[in-house]
Amino acid sequence: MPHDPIRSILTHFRFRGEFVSFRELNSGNIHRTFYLLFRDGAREYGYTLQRFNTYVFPDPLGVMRNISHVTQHLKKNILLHEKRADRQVLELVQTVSGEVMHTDEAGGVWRAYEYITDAVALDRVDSLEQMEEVGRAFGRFQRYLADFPAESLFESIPDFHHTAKRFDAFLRAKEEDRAGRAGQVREEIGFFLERRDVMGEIVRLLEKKELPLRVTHNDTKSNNVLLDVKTGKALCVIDLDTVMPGSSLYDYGDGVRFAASTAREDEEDVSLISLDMQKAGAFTRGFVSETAGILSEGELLRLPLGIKVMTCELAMRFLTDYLNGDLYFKISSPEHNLIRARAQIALLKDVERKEEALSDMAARDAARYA
Ligand code: GN1
Ligand code: MG
Repeated sequence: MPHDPIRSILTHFRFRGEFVSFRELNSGNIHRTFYLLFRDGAREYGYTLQRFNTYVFPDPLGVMRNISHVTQHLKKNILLHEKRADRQVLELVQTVSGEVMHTDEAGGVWRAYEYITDAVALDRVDSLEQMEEVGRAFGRFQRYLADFPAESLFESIPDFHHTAKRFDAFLRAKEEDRAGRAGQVREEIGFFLERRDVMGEIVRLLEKKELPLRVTHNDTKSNNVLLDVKTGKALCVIDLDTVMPGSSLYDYGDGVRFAASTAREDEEDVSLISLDMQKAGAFTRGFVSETAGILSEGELLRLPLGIKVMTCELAMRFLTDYLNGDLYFKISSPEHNLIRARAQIALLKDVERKEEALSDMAARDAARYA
């Protein structure tokens, strides 16, 4: 890197030991993330440093307050039920002035966490055991936050999973056609126009109180779970930026969408993309066993709707960003957002084909866990 972007930031946080090295981690579609190594004699200390994407999160302090409250609550409940909480919850590193974040001269906003050692985040989940652990991690997250006052949370991205409003944003992007790309994606546009109704379903059920409002993670990709490299067990849920009030269907649905897909989110060969039912089943086992006694029968029966709506929503978000000229998601090629949208469309088509099997699975779980 020609200009070292982080050295001047280091002195603002309460890191232990002497700085040794850093490297940028290319994970996530939103923030810039760095791994830092410090040393004090023979002891090594690792940290994760992140520079906020303030286009996506215009109020970082609100986000950080949420994270601070939620991690404290998680820690309290983990200690209560599991005696030890180390490596099981994110720990913020304070700034030297005792704040949760640092703003540099250029207005860049930074935060740091203790690095969790001997853990792995999976971009791709290969085994059913791992799938179950990932489902378990998000189920446990839901369980330990079931007694957290959802209404006290700041809405870090207003209407984040309000799929009906996302649809309106998509229509606007199509009308404005800022990047002059609408003509080239007529088929994809038509795909979403045909699915307008289903996309509003979870929002309608929440409004009618047929689904309860819960504290949800809202970005439940498998790489937002850390697994212990030695035992393979789920340790910790990370990336808490979008923790907000929401529906359990969001967390379940997005988790299955990502981890049970047979291909990457940006796979170009759509013939490779389908929903692996065994993996979906394993994720579900982990998720519903951890939330036993918490999720209602109505939620359990409707879990498959979560997969459908979350897949459709993300597909539409990618296409919307493509139409807007790639303002939101980090891209690595001009067509990246279109490729992503097409991949999610292919996945959704397969989810729709497997709807009956997914409903049968949900009915069995509802009978067992409600
Ligand atoms: C973004 O940054 P990352 O990878 O955790 C996005 C999610 C999408 C996801 C798709 C704040 O998450 O909503 O599902 O990309 N996060 C935000 O990969 O928009
Ligand atoms: Mg995220």
